[in-house]
Amino acid sequence: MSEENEGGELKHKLIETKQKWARDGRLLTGAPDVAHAQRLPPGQKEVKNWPVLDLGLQPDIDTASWRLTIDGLVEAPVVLTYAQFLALPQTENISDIHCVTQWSRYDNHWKGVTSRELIALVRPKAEARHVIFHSHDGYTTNVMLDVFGGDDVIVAYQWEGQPLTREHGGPVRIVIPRSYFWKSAKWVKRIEFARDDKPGFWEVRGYHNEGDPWREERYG
Ligand SMILES: Nc1nc2c(c(=O)[nH]1)N[C@H]1C(S)=C(S)[C@@H](COP(=O)(O)O)O[C@H]1N2
Ligand SMILES: [Mo]
Repeated sequence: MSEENEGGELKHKLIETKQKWARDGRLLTGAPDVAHAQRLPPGQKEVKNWPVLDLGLQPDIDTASWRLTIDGLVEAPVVLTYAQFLALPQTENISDIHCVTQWSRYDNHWKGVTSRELIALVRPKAEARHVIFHSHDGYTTNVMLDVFGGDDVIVAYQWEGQPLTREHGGPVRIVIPRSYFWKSAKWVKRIEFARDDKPGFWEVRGYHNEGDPWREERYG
């Protein structure tokens, strides 16, 4: 296949993704979300670079020893090796990053496994309403199960066609575009489903529990 065809195929996939978003009404979700008509959430500035934010620690995890535990209130808990993770159906999508420190980065092209795929794999019990991410640097963060199950949420191992770098959370990180980026755990090692909420690292330090950029839920 020529490079031109490959490029064409990729573009086609990306267009399909955007069309799906349009069909799902991603940009037309009702009154509280009219801000979506403008791409930049309130108080944000667009950047072209990709800043790195961490706790001063960037764990070095090789794919051979990497494991992802998905457990808690689920019917079928799993511990996935990297090979098993890659054997799950793969998805590519494009989304914007909105960091609470007021930078936004448009059109990030991710590849990985959708949250919906993982949810279908482990089957959360009816009482499960919250999801807590645990990372190799000791970081944790929490979201509602329906937020984790959003149609653009991806557990990613590639960005712009390249392996996710260590500084950005490689080998594998969470990407939840419709929340501030602190909810997108880097170096994720465990996805825990729970009945009760467990505020994470920043949530217990004054950040908002939900963190919706369109409602400017930064603190409190
Ligand atoms: N494990 C872990 N995940 C994390 C963080 C962290 O310190 N540790 N920082 C969060 C914050 S505040 C942001 S803004 C993004 C930054 O991701 P980036 O460095 O790839 O831009 O990761 C989030 N996920
Ligand atoms: Mo952040």
